[in-house]
Amino acid sequence: MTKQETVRALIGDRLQPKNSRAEAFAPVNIALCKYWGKRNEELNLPMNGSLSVSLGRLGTRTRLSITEGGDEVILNGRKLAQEESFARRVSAYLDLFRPPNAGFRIETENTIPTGAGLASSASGFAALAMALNRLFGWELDGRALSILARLGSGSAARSVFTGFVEWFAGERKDGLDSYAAPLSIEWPELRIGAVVLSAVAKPIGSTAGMKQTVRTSLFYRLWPQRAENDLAELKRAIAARDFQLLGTIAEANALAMHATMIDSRPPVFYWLPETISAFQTVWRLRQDGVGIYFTIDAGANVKMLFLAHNLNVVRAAFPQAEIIEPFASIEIGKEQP
Ligand code: 2P0
Repeated sequence: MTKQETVRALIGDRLQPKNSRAEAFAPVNIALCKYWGKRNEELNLPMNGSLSVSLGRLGTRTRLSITEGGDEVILNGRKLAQEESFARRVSAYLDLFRPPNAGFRIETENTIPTGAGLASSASGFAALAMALNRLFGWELDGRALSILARLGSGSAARSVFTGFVEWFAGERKDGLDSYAAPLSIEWPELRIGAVVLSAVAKPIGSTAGMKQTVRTSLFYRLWPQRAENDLAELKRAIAARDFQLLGTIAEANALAMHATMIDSRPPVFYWLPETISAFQTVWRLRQDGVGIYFTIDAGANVKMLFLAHNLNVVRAAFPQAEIIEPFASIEIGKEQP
């Protein structure tokens, strides 16, 4: 199945815009059980299920309208040249939905503090899929929106929802069973601390890093089962509000993902000395009895997981961290005018 066939399966040939413009917001998400590796690269079908928490009002707001000229992409108030990689990626995605001879004007803003290290394609493609749904009047449900967002970027499948979100790996070749759904459990005391440790560019992007890991890492063979076990334990931890279990599993899952990367040839290695130093600060705090854990994605930055009552300790240890309350404004992600 191709992306185009997936789109047809979900929206048929409904490519007549119902509105002249539309707007949507989608949150950034941080995975507690990570997505790493694809079973289908075109459709972004994952090898394993994953589980994330969306970051409330931190995310992407996108306004979309149809134009008669070429596409116009405005990112955080700056009009991008058509050959810039972000503009090309957005236009290629919009080709899947483009009425004959139409262009799109896409105005997209990240409500993510600059320097939080959280800029993400996930919220961008989720917001775009939701804005398209409104522009064309498809009235798709969350499952279909999640699948459309996934075609832009895998982790975007999770960003169409707020709170805790599970993305089912699915088994079907067409990927129609690979979508995300919210857990509908809130945990208002949960906090995430995001700290930017370095401005050094990543050595390899996620898409290429995953491919290299799947192809060459022997340790990766253990990953799908490991992720499945971690996901089940995380769901138990969330249902029981067991923060120690949640933190333990999330931290171990992130390290296991990095172990598969490190075993690749050549290694997919994202850590910097500052990364390891942050791990050690977290471990030292834990030895002193503080409930703090970390997670880390495909980059050098570390995200801390803790509960509200430890805010001051975390602030003292990581003065530069951006503190996020994922459940503070949970209604924000649901509906926007
Ligand atoms: C995640 N990451 O679960 C994992 C953990 C990074 C490490 O999803 O190729 O931008 O667009 O599907 O979703 C980042 O990869 O990759 C990611 P594509 P994506 O959050």
